[in-house]
Amino acid sequence: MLDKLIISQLREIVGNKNVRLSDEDLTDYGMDRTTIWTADPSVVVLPGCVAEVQKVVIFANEYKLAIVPSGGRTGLSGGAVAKDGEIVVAMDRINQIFDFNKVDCIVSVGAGLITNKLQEFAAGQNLFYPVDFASSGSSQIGGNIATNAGGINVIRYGMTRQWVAGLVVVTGCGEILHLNKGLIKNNTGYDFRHLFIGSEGTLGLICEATIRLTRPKGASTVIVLGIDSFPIILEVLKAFSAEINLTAFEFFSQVALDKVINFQGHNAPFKTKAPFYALLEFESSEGSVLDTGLRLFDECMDKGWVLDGVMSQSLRQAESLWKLREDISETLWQYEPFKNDISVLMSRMPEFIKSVEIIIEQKYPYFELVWYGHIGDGNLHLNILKPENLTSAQFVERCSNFSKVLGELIAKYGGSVSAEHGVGLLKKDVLHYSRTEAEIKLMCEVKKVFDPNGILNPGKLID
Ligand code: 2HG
Ligand code: ZN
Repeated sequence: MLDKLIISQLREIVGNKNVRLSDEDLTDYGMDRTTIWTADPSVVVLPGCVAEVQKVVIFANEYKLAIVPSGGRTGLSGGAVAKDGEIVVAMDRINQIFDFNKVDCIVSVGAGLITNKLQEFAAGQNLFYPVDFASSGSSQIGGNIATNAGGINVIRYGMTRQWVAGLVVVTGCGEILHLNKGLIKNNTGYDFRHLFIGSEGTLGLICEATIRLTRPKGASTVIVLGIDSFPIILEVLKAFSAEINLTAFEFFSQVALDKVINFQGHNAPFKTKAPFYALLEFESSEGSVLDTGLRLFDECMDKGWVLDGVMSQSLRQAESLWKLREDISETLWQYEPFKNDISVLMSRMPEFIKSVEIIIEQKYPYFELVWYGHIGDGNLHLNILKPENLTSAQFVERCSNFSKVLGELIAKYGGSVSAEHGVGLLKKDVLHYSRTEAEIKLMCEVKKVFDPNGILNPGKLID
């Protein structure tokens, strides 16, 4: 518990009602989507502008108090967990749309703006903000930037990084930086904007962002295909992407589909069961693309690659097919999943998956594996479900053992231990499988430059 003087000084900075101390607020703001740690911040403050954020940071430096920056807390790596008496600085009130520039197609927003509000704003201007994922109704732009969020449109539109044209940040020293200011071309030395993107709140607090928007996506068609083996999914991907600009290429296993259907009450895409399903999406407003899609669909069937398939005939059908994929993560929470967010080169995926399955078969036969993910960009979400006969503690222990084995395999394949969810607390111990000692040391040095007192999100990403 912080002493009364500190609380009253924080109240002076952000206003009485924007300092929260109730148990409910402390628990709520101290957690993200992970369930491993217990929230225990000292206080939650909600600044209303960049200047207030700066004052809080300067104040925290003076008293050497740790800060956990907080967005929508939809993260899956413990990056926004406050478990050690920290001050949570939540961006909820800095959620305005400040300025829209039609000529440059950029919009300046507060870090606390909810992702789907930005998507709606863009649509209202007949434009498009393409970063999208299941939690876009509660995640905030600042958090998306701090974790370089990915999602379902990455193969066509890239990650969050690609859409950030400028940032206003308060560094760990309390300096305000206006980075890049919306420019497309700006070769003036180190681009600190990109350093802050994906820095997980360890270098500074992202307060405002200038986001680039693009042309709206045309009407889309979704195809779901039942496929017998994983290598064939890649053949299907190759065939489609050789002729069509896909906006998404996702996959999930029968195990994932069964659980989504049971839990959410969705309908199966078709009667035939298959070990794997691929979900593809492409813009089909031009008639010829649809014809090509249909032809490729038939060719995949003729080649025997596909056991069964369905092509959406309406927006509604496309949306319900997407739900089969998007609702997997939410569905799996009831099984105490151990989540892995891996990437390897697409060409190496079949071999990689096979190696993981052999290891599981030999050493952890009691693990239930659920594979799904964004296969078109090499990102696999491997969720392992807790077997009923293991206690939570036993399961965590075996998973942490498995993590090392998996980490070694990822290193062997030159992959990443965190493709899109970030490192946070969850993946810190396995970071070294993807980044060398020299790189991690440099990260620590960089942190010292921006946050010399180590007050920003301590213990996340690096020590
Ligand atoms: C998704 O792609 C999300 O559905 C969540 O990134 C993945 O919960 C997961 O493991
Ligand atoms: Zn994902």
